[in-house]
Amino acid sequence: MLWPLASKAQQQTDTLRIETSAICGMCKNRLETELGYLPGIKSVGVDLNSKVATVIYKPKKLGADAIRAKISALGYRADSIPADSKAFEQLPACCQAEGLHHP
Ligand SMILES: [Cu+2]
Repeated sequence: MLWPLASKAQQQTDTLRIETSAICGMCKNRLETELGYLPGIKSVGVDLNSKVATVIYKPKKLGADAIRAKISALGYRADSIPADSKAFEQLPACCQAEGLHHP
């Protein structure tokens, strides 16, 4: 009876809530679209009021650190991980309003 257990484990998902520096609809679209390309991501939703990205993913395929690293590489802060400065500078001006160095 190992196979049913194994296949169930492969489909197991975790939910991760990451505080980001997303501020507008373009930020939201960018994060949701780009994170959605990562293998192992099931769904991404960014709430602009709380700036929290809720990511449902398969932990066997993708680690939480990799998700935060991707957010940083897109130019956004991910919890305590600062935005990649080069990616941040390439964002439209309106998306840079929070500043690179969040207090
Ligand atoms: Cu924006």
